[in-house]
Amino acid sequence: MAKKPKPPEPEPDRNHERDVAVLPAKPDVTRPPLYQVALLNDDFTPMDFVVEVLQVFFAMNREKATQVMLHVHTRGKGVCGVYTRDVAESKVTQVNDFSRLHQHPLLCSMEKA
Ligand code: TYC
Repeated sequence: MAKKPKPPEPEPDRNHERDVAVLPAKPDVTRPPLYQVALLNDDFTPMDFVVEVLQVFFAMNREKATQVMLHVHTRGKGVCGVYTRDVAESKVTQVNDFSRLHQHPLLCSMEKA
């Protein structure tokens, strides 16, 4: 019986330049920038109102809120919390709207932490 011709051997792979190195992608785990939300002192807003704001919008108990209010009253400015940008913007808007609604000049602002 006639021998079947062998199929040609595959070429040895010498062309390594065309190889694609596939490395597992590093997960994108960078942290978002954080912003400090602060209250500013003024001469007119009642202390009780500031304490209420700190309790309602920054989830502080009465003791902590009183401490922070007194810090702002004596030092001129005080941090109420640190948040991502969207949350910080929302706190600032809510506090300033609430203060205006009650006709107090209390100012809340944010800056990059
Ligand atoms: N200085 C105000 C007063 O004497 C009290 C006050 C505290 C106002 C903190 C604003 O962010 C503030 N009535």
